[in-house]
Amino acid sequence: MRIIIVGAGSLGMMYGLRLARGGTGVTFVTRSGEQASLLAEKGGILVENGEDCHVSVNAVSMASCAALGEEELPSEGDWIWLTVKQAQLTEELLAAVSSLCARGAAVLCLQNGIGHLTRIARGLPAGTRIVPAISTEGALRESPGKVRYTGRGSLTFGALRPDMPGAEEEEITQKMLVDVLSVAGISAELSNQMENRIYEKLLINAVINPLTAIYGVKNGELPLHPVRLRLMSALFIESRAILARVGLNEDAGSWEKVLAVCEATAANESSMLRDVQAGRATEIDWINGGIAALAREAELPSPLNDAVAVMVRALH
Ligand code: KPL
Repeated sequence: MRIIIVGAGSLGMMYGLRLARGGTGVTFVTRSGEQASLLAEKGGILVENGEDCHVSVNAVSMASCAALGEEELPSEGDWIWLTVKQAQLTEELLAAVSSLCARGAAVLCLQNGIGHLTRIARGLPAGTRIVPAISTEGALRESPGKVRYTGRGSLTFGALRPDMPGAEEEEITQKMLVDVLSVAGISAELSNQMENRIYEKLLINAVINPLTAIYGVKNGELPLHPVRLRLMSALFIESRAILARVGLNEDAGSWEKVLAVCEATAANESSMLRDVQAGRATEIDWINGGIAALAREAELPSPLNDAVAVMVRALH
């Protein structure tokens, strides 16, 4: 099985280097030609438990994807992992990924928020197998060639509509990926409740990400101040009510889970805070903006989601 990792940011590098270290054939597709040359010539460095591990990988730039020969393209049984953030899911990127999909590889989508699956499906050739995924692993890219693995978590993926024809055969390919991941020491599980898992992660991101970005604090510091805790709780209650209306299971997405994520990732900066600090576009439109859009469709109020979305947009 070959894995093409599109996007060599923190998540993409962390998974790609761990997979390659475990013996899987990994090719990175990067936005910049410099990063592709660096990774192809020198390999990448994975920092785990304070130790640097040098890993050899293949890498090409997005611009050179279309020029790949037929035999270089991933085929049925291989995977393309889309690890870029929502803001980078541009037409140009999807066109490059389309050229990789010609021989039937499945596409694993690792974005935060909602709305991306529809955009990806529209941008890729009809019939491409699109598999949503949720990651709770922590990673920090320290330079274009180096990533730090900052927190153990797991990867959950599976068909969005497990009752669709063909889902059983697809599950075989998915189980093979779980096996490959396990050989690389990556904890992964299949779920037939991906919509619920996506909403659950959305709820966690909707509370932690905008408030850490606005207050400029690490995840663990967020609940430590009474005013921040009250805001977290109010944003949680509003978001949970909206998500429950559109399909979040009753027993999913608890307040305790939000606090547990803050604790488990205490030393980490949220991805939104990191984006704001780096002057990059954030995922606010697909996290709190996404919840606000669901609220409008369900004719529910979303004043707090609207407010944090306006504030975060003002930060970049
Ligand atoms: O997913 C995250 C993110 O930063 O985007 C959390 C769970 C908040 C961990 O940092």
